[in-house]
Amino acid sequence: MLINDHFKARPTDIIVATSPKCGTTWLRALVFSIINRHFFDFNDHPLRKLNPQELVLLFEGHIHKDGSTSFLDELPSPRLLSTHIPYSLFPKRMTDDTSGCRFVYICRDPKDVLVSKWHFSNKLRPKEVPPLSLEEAFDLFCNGVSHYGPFWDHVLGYWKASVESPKKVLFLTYEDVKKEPLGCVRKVAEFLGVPFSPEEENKKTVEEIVKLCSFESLSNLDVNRSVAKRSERPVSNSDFFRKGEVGDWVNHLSPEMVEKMNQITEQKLQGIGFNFH
Ligand code: PAP
Repeated sequence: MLINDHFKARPTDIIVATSPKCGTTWLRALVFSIINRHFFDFNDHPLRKLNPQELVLLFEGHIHKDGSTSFLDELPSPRLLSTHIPYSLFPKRMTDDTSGCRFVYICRDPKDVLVSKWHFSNKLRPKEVPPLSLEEAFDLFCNGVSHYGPFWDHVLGYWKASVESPKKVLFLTYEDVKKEPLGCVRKVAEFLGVPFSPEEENKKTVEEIVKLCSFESLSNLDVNRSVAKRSERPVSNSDFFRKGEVGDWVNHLSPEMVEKMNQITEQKLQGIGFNFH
């Protein structure tokens, strides 16, 4: 409602979209590095001093209850923003093929998302609140009780949009970016209309971006090791870096949980042409 009534979209807007814990931090860093690669030296890069959340702001965090979007209105073009909002909740003037603004979406195997969320929510937990058990977190997740709505609906919304409007929505998976980071970075750059030139390929710019944004690199920077919490939020930068692996669910979920989660995924994504394998 607030977005629909108040947000003034621009044709140059780029939105990094994710369901929480699917690779937001990583994709923010990658897209920021891709589109700003001509402005910064990789050895003295903003990502070395600032957490990706400070460089790519959360869209919905800057739309105020009274509808004020003044902060977003003042950002220079092209604006790079991040969101967890489901695709269906964006107004038509943003999702319309003619609107120009683009969405880069990343999703992740729900079993890893659940495990990541569970660890994260226990870090967020105030001392007086008892820890959330994995079993409770599992039931909530499977029942669709997630921030920003059920995980599978989130994926479905962006997947369908990427099929219907491939120039507007690019759909990536965490697993693919892990497996083929160079190819995925090239794909994002092409999608955003800023493909790598032969000179850049020679200079190994794609490799530099992948290296700078890797879990190993980002998680070891002082800014991202910081455990300091700012007054307005109960989390620290370091809370966004845990293991950064594919398949950590094997260390947490019982065979029954795996079976149930896989069944839900099969059923929800049946026949759409995409699955997490
Ligand atoms: P958010 O949606 O709340 O902003 P998000 O960044 O999507 O969080 O999720 C954090 C996960 O991404 C963590 O996964 P894990 O719990 O399974 O370890 C975190 O480790 C991982 N992550 C953060 N940065 C990177 C990166 N550069 N490369 C790969 N994974 C990363």
